[in-house]
Amino acid sequence: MFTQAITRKPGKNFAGGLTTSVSAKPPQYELLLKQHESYLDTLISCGLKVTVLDPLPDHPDAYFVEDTAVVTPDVAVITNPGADPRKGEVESIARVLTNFRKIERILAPGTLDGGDVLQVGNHFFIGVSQRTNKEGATQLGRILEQFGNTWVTVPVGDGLHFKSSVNYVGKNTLLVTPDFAENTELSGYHKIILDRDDAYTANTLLVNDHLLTPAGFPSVRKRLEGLGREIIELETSEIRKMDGGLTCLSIRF
Ligand code: CIR
Repeated sequence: MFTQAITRKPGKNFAGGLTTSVSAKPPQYELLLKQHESYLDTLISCGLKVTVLDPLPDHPDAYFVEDTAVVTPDVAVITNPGADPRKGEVESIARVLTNFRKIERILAPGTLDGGDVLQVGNHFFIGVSQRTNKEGATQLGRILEQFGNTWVTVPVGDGLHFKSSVNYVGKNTLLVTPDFAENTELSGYHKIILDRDDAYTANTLLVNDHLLTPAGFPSVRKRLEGLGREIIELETSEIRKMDGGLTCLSIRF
């Protein structure tokens, strides 16, 4: 059960963040704030105590806090984000997490983004991506195994992060994009394999007994309903324009 979430309010500078998305309409700050606030309300309604940090003026992507730390019941691992403009986000997160956990760090030349790390029980999938290199993944794995966890690396291929394409939705089930349907590291789990047009919804977030999923994908919702959890649809248009999704906006523990 998660009891805490660390989040950060998006700053007015948010449109200066990294993105590959080409959207007809530029991202809107007021709408982003509204979507972010609904996200915070939802986490609270799921029973979490939510810490909301202030924007970081020099770091427009800093509200994607997930990338800055991996937190387990035993330890908080502060990352070394793979994108240079995001490296300066970690110190303020480290300061907050010292209140909750013993701190470890990913050190250069290792790089790691939290968006590449998926925990299922005491097993961790660590995506090797544009942001997370083998060295960073191995450093994380070595820290996690000291606490009795197992881990495996998985090449991410095209997507930004591993969790852009694969997430755990409970009942031994992974929600995956077609590219991961046959991945041997993921065998042993039931799979919900998304259509390519619905690939964005792979970034669905399990919080205690609730599944937070992007609004506007009715056929995905139907399939998730089969898992017997409460489904909460959230608007994500502006978050998506900055290559983000629902997992990216919080660190849960
Ligand atoms: C970036 O490119 O780093 C941000 N604009 C989006 C980060 C999304 N984070 C995540 O998926 N965990």
